Amino acid sequence: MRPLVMGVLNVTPDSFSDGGRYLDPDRALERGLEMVAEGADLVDVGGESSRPGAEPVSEAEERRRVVPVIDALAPHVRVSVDTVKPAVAEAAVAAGATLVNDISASLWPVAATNGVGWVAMHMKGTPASMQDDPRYDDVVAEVRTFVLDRARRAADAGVGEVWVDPGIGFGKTVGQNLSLLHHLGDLVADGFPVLVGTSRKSFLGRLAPQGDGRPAPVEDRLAGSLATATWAMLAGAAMVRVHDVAATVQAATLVGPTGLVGETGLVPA
Ligand code: HH2
Repeated sequence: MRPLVMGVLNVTPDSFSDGGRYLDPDRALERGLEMVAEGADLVDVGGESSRPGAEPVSEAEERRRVVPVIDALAPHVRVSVDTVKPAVAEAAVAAGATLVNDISASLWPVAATNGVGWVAMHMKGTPASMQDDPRYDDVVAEVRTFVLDRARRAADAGVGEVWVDPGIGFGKTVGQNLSLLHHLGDLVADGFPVLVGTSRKSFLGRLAPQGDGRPAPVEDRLAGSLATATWAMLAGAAMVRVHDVAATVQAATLVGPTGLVGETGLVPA
């Protein structure tokens, strides 16, 4: 089977890439179904932006944003909910979500109680301050130790499907993001399925600037997004979280068992 592709659907006014586009539930459903047609294996519905400095959203407002969209999408595709609030996760599961995508890595009890899957992502600090000079002695070791600890706790609590995610861009410099991608194979070797989200993130714009030397803007990061998603999949990531579903599904198919990995065993060290 090829690596899975999780499509991003932010029902928010302020997400860094698609903010404001899908705040209307009908538009959100339309985009969700479009991603299904493009081959998305899951659609990740979020009602609160986690971009650096984002404003927090109340529980009631977040629930109001995500529940109708999940309810409408769940008959068509597997849905995950991108939240850090237990009550929002509960409401999302009741509406049909079967995976809790949790950037705070704290909601495994909700997943255990409800019999759904869970993603443990690493973040240093909170979205408000995470990009203020993040420092690590050894970013790869620290991230790996953290997510493995959380993943084991979740498994011990009875969560049957546990994913780990290094949290690219969440309290990391450009160099730290690159280290994590470079050593992704170590995380894969630890045994839990790995999810990676690099899609359209700012480090891509800074690594591959425009002709005038300024960072590539968010709408001009497709090539970097695909390059890093492909890198992650070749290193063994079992799922990538992306905005550009059709292009990524094509890359995932190429990487998968009938493509690069299957034919040549080509996997980076
Ligand atoms: N990245 C974002 C949000 N949720 N979840 C996981 N598991 N991994 C990620 O890398 C990840 C995530 C940030 O992207 P986006 O949802 O597009 O933006 P925003 O947080 O501004 O809504």
